Amino acid sequence: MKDSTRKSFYTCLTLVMLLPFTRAVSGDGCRLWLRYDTLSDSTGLAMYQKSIAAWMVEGDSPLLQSAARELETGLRGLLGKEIPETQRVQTPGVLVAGTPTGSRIIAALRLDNQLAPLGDEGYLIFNGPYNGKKIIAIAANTDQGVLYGAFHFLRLLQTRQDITTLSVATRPKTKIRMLNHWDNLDRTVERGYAGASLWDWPSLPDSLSPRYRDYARANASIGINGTVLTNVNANAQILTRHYLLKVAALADLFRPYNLKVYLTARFSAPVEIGGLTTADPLAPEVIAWWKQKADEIYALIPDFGGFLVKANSEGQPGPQNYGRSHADGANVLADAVAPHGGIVMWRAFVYDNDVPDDRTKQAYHEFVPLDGQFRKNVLIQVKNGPLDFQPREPFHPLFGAMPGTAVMPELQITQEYLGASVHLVYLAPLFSECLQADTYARGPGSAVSRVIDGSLFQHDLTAMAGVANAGDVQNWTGHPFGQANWYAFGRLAWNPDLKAQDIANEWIRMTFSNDKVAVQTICRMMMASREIAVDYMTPLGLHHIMYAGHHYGPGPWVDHLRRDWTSVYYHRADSLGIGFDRTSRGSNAVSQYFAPVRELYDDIETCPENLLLWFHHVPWEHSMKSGRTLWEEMCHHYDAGVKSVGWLRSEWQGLQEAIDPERFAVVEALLAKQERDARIWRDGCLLYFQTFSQKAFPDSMKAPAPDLNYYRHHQYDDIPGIE
Ligand code: GCV
Repeated sequence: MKDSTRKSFYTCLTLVMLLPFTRAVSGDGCRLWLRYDTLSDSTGLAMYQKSIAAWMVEGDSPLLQSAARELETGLRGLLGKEIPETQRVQTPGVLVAGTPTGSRIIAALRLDNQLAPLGDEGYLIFNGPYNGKKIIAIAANTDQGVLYGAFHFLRLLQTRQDITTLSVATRPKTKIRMLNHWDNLDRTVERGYAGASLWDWPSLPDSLSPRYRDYARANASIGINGTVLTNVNANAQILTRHYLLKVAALADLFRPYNLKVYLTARFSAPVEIGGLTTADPLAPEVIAWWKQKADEIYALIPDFGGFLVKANSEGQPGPQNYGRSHADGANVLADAVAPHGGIVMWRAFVYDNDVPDDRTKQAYHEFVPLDGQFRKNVLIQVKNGPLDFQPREPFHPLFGAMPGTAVMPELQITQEYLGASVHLVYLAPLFSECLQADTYARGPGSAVSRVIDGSLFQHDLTAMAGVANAGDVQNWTGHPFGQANWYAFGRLAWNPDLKAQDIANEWIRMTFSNDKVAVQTICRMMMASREIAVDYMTPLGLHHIMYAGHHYGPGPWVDHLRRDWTSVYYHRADSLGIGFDRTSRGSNAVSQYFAPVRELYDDIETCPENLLLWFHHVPWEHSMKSGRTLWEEMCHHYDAGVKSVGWLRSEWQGLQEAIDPERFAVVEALLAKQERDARIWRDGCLLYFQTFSQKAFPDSMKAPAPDLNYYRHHQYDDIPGIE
């Protein structure tokens, strides 16, 4: 980068970017996993200092400026001294980053063959000779690839990897890796537990919070390249010029981090803000309105990503209001953005209480007949499971069932059904369980991850979405471990085959400590945490038995809402047993899966016990693999879940010396709350289900107290984001 550019760049940097860092306290969590604290182990520090003598990013684009800034800040922080920027390779140990077209050094390395398969976001990191000197090279076909490579290189230092024998070659397996914010224009966040929305709409576009850039950096560091700024329960106002100017300001800030902006489109916008009398997708004036709206948006935001749409679901308007299909609806928007290279993500989360069929079957019924009818720039966005982000669900049967359509998963990073920002629940194992599930759509080896990366049905347009958990609280996610779920989502979107444990390991080292015992302990805690939550919330395939509305605590007794929002509809407990019969003798939801998954789930003997009550109505006396009866097994899981939160607490206590006091205290207090509320889950659910089973609690557990009435009326008044 030229000196003059660098100077003005630094003026901006001081004004806009360093502010949050100067405010940062070591343990306030605001730096996420990009802490760049100086390595504490002196041998490692000396080794890195020796290996990296200077750095250079050849080229001057905004993306490369971001890469340069990150390398400079990261190296200075991690190595505890200024690492000089250089224009030449005069000594060994120069870190060179660039593309063959922008960097004479990278061009001279003649990397065409190695770079060819890496597309426009992949990169290489390797040690190589240049002019007889040993250098470290970060090479990519494009500037965004260089940016991602720079973050990767810093991660290697943050996680204390050997950098003397580097041979990284990676490219993302999905094209679009995006966050979905359920943020409203009044700055409330649906299912948000980390303060207000990050987007300060009233002060945009004139005032730009330094957080916007840090948000973009954090996403770039894990390869996230898209963000839907607004709630799927959409407000048409976001499509007015007044708001689009604000969106454009965010897009300008995000662009140097390769982060594209997308918006939710309310289907009735042509009526609500366009003055039309209809939003019928086949009406010529509606088609023209969407086209003109897209043109207006692209004039302001040339790289606008496109629209995300929730239609005909939970009260949102949609094409079915006009007797049209989801394909008709999606295609009119797709045609409007297509000339600009935009896409439409159309959600499959549709169900209707007036349809008497099992709610979990409805999306499949709606969408499978439309396979092949969507435009090429449409993706169908499918939640990981057929219900709604439960602690455990089987994978959604739509994965693999629409070969002629691009299908993308929607995962929920925010913990709507998993303890909000109070419970420590590492979600990568949940995400991976879905991604690695074999659909058998094309025989064995047809994992969900292969539907998503386009390889199973040869789709070029591929994507993955995660419902964001970030808000305006200082540490972004409320619970310090919530950051791990944002991180893990990004890493899995880049490569759905990464192991949850490896991702945890990375995150811990970058976020907390590289101390071996600390890493192992925290990793054990994280890896166990999801199953622990399943145990004290919804063991054995139970689902949707949460407190009505906020979904934080238990509510198996909920029976007063529309049928498909009650708990009794899902657990179906009676004097004989419990569980939803979705077998071929029941709702036959199993028929939506390919053989042999269908048969596996259909048979009570082969159905995995962790999904038993999802698929079967099971007698209380049913004998489980452990030798316990179903009732005893259920008690066992609920009780084990609570005891395991006690274990999480004691593991954490052992880490007091390894963690900064601020974050140690925050997590310590949250774990205490988690244990308190896990007990409420156990005792409330077991006392309620006992009214059906009429069985005593096993001797191995303390009988729940005081009584069911207490739990039915429990109020949660100290949970962020919960009313
Ligand atoms: C954004 C669930 C949540 C809703 C959410 C909906 C959806 O029903 O409880 O808050 O709405 O899913 O994904 O559209």
